[in-house]
Amino acid sequence: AEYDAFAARIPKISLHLHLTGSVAPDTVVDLARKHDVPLPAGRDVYDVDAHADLDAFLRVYDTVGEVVRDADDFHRVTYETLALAARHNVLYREMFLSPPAHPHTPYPVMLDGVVRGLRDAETDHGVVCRLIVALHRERDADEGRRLVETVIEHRDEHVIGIGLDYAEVNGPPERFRDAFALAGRAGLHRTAHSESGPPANIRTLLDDLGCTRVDHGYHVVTDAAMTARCRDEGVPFTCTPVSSDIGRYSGSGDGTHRRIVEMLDAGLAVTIDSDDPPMFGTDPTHDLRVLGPALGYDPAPLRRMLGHAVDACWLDDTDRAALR
Ligand code: ES4
Ligand code: ZN
Repeated sequence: AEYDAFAARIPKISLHLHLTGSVAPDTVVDLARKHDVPLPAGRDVYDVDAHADLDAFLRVYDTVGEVVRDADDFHRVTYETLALAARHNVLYREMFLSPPAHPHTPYPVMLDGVVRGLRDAETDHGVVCRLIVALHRERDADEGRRLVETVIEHRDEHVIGIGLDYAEVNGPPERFRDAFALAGRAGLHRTAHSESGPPANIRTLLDDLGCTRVDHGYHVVTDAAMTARCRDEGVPFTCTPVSSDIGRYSGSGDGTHRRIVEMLDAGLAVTIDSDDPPMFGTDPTHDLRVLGPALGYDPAPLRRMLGHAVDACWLDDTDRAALR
C-alpha cells in the first residue's frame, strides 16, 4: 500500500508514449462519428482481442489514425492525454507522433493542432511536452527519408527528434540509415523501437543510426557483451511493462516482467512508460504499480528509474537540471 501510494505520488518523466495510441475510447467514438468513419460494430474500440498479436494491435492503431484527422482533432487528443498525464504527476514528456498513421492529414496540419494542444496543456496543467516524429518501419526507406525532409522543412522547436515504430520484423533498422543520417545532420535526436528483435538490431541503432536511446530493447540481456557495453555507455532503455507483458516481449504475460528485472539487475538505465495507455489499459501510475511484485515493493528502484529518465531525456542541460 505504501509502494502504491508512492507510485501515484512520485514525479514522472514519460519517454515512450504514442499520441495515436493514447486517445480515450470515448474520443475515438466521437471523432469517428464526426468524420463518418465506421467502427467495428458490437464491441469496444479497444478490445483485448486486438492485442493477441502485434499486427492485430497495429490495425486498431491505424483505425484511430483514420479518425484523428483535422487540426482540432489533434489539438483535442494532445490536450486530453497531457491533462491526464498531469494528474499522474508527469512533469515532462517526449511523445511519439506517427504521421503515417494519419493518411488524411498533411504534416503541417497535424503539427499545428498538436503544438496548440501541448501549449494549452502546459498553460493549464504545467506539463511540458516535446515531440518525436516516428517513421513507419514497415514502409520503404524512401518514404521515411521524405518524412524527415518534411520535418526539416516545417522545422518547429517542439519537434526534437525522430523515432522508428510499427513491427520490427517487417522493417529492419539498417533500412533507415539514410533517413536517420539526414535527421542527425539537421540536429534532431534519434531513437528507435527494438522490442522483438535481436541484440544485433540494438547495435545497428547505436552504431549506424545514431540513436542515443533504445525503445524497449529487451533482448539486450541475451548478449553479455552488448549488455556490458550499454551499461558502460549508460544507454537508456524506455521499457513499457504493461504493453510488453501483454505482447510477451518482456515477460510471459504473468506479471513477472522478467526482462525488465534482468535489465535492472544488469545495471542498465531503464525508464518506464505506457506505450499506448488506453489501448493496453494502463496509465503512468499503473505502469509503476504493476512492477511492485517484481521489485519487492521497494520504492528505491522507482527513484533510480526516474533519475535515468532525467538523464535520458533530450532537454538541454539547463532545463534538465530543473527536473532534478
Ligand atoms: C507500435 Cl511496434 C508498436 N508497439 C506499440 N505501439 C505502437 N505504435 C506504433 N508502433
Ligand atoms: Zn512504442
